[in-house]
Amino acid sequence: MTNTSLLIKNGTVVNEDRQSLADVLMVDGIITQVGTNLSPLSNDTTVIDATGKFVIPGGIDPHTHFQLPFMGTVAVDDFDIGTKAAISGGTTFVIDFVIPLKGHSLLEAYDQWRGWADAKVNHDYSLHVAVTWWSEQVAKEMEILVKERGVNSFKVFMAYKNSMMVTDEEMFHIFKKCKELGALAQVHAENGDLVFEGQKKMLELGITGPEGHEMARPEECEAEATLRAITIANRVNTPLYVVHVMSKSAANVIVQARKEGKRVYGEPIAAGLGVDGTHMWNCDWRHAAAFVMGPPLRPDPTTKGFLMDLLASGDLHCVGTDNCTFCANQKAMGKDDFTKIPNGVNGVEDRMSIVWENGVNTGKLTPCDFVRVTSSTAAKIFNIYPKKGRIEVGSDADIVIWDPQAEKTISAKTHHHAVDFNIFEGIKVRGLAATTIVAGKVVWNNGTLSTTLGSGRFVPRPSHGCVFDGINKRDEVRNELLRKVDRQPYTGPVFVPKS
Ligand code: URQ
Ligand code: ZN
Ligand code: ZN
Repeated sequence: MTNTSLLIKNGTVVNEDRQSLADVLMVDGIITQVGTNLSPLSNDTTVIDATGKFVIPGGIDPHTHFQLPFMGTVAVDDFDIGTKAAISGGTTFVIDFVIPLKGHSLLEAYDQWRGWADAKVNHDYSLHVAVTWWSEQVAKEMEILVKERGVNSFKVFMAYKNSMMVTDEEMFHIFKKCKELGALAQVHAENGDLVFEGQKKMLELGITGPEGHEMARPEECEAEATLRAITIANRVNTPLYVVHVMSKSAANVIVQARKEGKRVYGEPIAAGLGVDGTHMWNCDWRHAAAFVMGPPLRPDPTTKGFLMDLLASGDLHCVGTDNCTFCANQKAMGKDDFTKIPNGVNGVEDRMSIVWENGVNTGKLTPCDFVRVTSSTAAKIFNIYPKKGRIEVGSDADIVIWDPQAEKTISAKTHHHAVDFNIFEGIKVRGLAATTIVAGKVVWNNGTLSTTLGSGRFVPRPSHGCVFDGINKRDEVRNELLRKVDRQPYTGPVFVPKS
């Protein structure tokens, strides 16, 4: 069987740590050479000229919900359309979420998600697993998922009272199990009890529109839960990954915790970096409802610049999307009561351009930073680096030829999502994926997709990744500080309560 080979010439190769003019040769889906003046492997080698363009590792989106059954419906971007949209924007790997119903088997849910995804994905993927309840069975299934199914990350929800929400006690035990297994604990950090009470108050006041969504759960509900989750993880001494950091106050909690030496990572999402929550006050109900997600986009218009600054400084780490999309008719399930609007927004197609436009084109991020926050850090945190997230010999040939001068105006009329609304509608971005290569094959070029349904593979993620480096030593040091005092026994009178 002849080798499939592809050579990218004259581009600027950008990894998170350095960039340089170099050619890249890949054979049968693996990078085999990176250097200057490379020659084709044979006459059959496809050669692409990348003069004036960047050659970057394919984007990694660590947070998607393709075809998620949620709030009485199912997200419309499925694993086919979602991964096509990803490819068109320069993302070549996503980590989606298995979300078992409370009381249901995690393993059975995992198998169900594998069945959905394996049949449809157009690029490689992996799966986090949500832990929506706690029992000996859950503990056992978490162990099987880590040791036999390639899962190294588990998410708990502190919101969604009466459905996916767990208690602090349950979170403590789940985090302890994560530590024992060398699996990263992730959290959706909102105070679910306060959200529940806030929603009741809004409805009592007759506020049923999307504007009630954010007013029911202001940033302090996110910040308080973020601190609580960080505290519980720190008491367990296990690393914590805070998904969809949506506010300045929650971000500041993470910054402060990191200054105190706590092992915590923060994930802003494309929506929070590109738009804000003022849209939920739009007079057009459909427009306003499109921006409803949890935690909410914040009405403070300075939030997106603040979050981008923290990506630049390294206090926030990698950009997800939380892509979980619902069409107008689905969002309209909440037309008379915002608490019934299915929560979720798009992002997986536009993530990379939104970060480039708001990060690189503003001078906040260098091209190396761009690779760091859209690809390599997620690969490191979830322990698949440098297989993914880097252009070097031996890495997977998931590569994007990035055109920093190409422009487009984002629109639902032209996007590849299944959803009928785009939260970035009308935003002009400069910096696009000109060519996307997956497993050494061109799957996107000059606006045309050429994907193969189901060609992507599930990528198992080993436990005990770099996020656990030094954790055991921390235990040793902490335990040395816990010393009992040798003292003479108390011999005075003792109160006896009346029975
Ligand atoms: O909470 C999540 O991350 C899932 C259910 C998607 N929906 C959302 O609004 N974020
Ligand atoms: Zn969430
Ligand atoms: Zn999510």
